[in-house]
Amino acid sequence: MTTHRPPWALAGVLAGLAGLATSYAAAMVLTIRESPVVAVAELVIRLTPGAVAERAISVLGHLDKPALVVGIVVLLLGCFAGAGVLARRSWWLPITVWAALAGLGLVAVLTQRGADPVDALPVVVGLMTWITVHSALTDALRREQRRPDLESRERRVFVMVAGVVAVASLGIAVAGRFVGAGRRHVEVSRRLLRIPGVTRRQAPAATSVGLPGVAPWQTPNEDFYLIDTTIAKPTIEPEDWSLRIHGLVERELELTYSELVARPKTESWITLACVSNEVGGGLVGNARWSGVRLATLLSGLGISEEADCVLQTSHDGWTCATPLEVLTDERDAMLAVAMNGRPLPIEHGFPVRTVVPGLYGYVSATKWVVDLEVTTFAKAVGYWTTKGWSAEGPVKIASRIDVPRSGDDVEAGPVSIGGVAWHQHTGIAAVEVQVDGGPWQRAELGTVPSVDTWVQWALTVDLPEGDHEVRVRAVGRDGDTQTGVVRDPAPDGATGLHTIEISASQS
Ligand SMILES: Nc1nc2c(c(=O)[nH]1)N[C@H]1C(S)=C(S)[C@@H](COP(=O)(O)O)O[C@H]1N2
Ligand SMILES: [Mo]
Repeated sequence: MTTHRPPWALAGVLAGLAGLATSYAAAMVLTIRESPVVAVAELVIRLTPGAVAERAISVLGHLDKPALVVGIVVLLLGCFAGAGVLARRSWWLPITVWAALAGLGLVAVLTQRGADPVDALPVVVGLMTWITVHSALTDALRREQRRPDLESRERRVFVMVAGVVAVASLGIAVAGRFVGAGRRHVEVSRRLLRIPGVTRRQAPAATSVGLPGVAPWQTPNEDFYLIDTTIAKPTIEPEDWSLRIHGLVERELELTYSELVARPKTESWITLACVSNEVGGGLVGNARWSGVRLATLLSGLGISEEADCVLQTSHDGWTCATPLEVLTDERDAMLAVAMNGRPLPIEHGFPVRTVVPGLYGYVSATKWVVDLEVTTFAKAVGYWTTKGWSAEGPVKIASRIDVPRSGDDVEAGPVSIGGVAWHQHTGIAAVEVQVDGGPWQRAELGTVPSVDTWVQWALTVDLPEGDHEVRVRAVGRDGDTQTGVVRDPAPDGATGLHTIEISASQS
């Protein structure tokens, strides 16, 4: 053996730091709350018995958490160095160390409150970085070991690769920090905002049918489905936001955030739905939106006769084309600034998005909206329409069974079935349930404040012992009954009846 331990340990440490840097940057760019290392620290806190934790706090004061993170990093450095030295003996031994550390990271991020599968991504990125960088560094050392005559040349290669890795890791971590800091700052601005005319209301009691397991009529912001094409969500300070309305108008309008929120507000309950929602799916939610009516804004601009649509553009360059008619008729199409009485969450379009009752999100609900061009459908094509989705996207009537779940075992006898149904801007007149192909039975409906929201429904049916098939359909206030014809979400929304299979047995 011609090489000594230090370069091998250094290779391990550098690879480890590079992995920490990329996983940290990935967490920041994906706007995950914290890096995997902090998640591990939080895991340690969660697993620490109360008495020990109290002792640590009393000894270390408010430095207990930084001390914990530093402690974990020091331990990690030890493991990194160890993995490096192990590489002297075999290529796979260090991988077991990397894999074990990544496994710990995975456990930490996935056992967090409100954990999301995406939280695993930074750990995977870190693991891949470890393995790649480590094998690059150790290759040089191994060549050196085999060919002592090349020692000085290979040593130079190693030092160069090591230097590049160190600089690149630092750069990646700083870049991640930068992105993360921007988001944190916007999050603080958002929390401190008090928007005049935005009120907080609970859902009217009558909207609930009182059946546990049915989606709450008001969807909390943190449970609201999320759909967009961005990886890093745009982080826009309110004072940096402005909206330009232009195109086929006599007078263009440029609005700053403070000018927008100074205008009179409208507040309404509106159910948003995604065109990609499958029959029975969860890409739908209901919130109370506060904002400025688009009809009022647009009516003062002298819109040309030939205009029939508005091309909306978001800060991140996403677009959609919305019929002018739905933005100027009596419905509450708005530039929303608040969701359920709070400033819009960043991922739902902070500081301003559009919300249009009755249309799928892909043709109407632009998050982080910054530009509205009054134009014609002949000229304007939105992002999803260029990818084959329909230019027009009125929400189709739909209904869903939330309880019981398909595959559930229930007790034979009276069984409560319930769920939600929606047909935004038309309204739901009735919901009907069919058991085993029998007659359609009318469900009880919650009472909703407008035709723009979903309704909860519930019905108790008598189920004898055995397997059963239960399906649901809605009837709109226009008299149309939901079709049973099965169609895919593309190009303009799925159709078909949500059907569940359950089995009833004697207790
Ligand atoms: N900027 C931007 N806005 C967007 C999208 C997007 O990809 N980018 N997706 C749209 C789609 S397809 C839907 S269904 C809704 C979803 O809104 P939510 O994520 O607040 O539920 O946002 C719409 N607005
Ligand atoms: Mo969507």
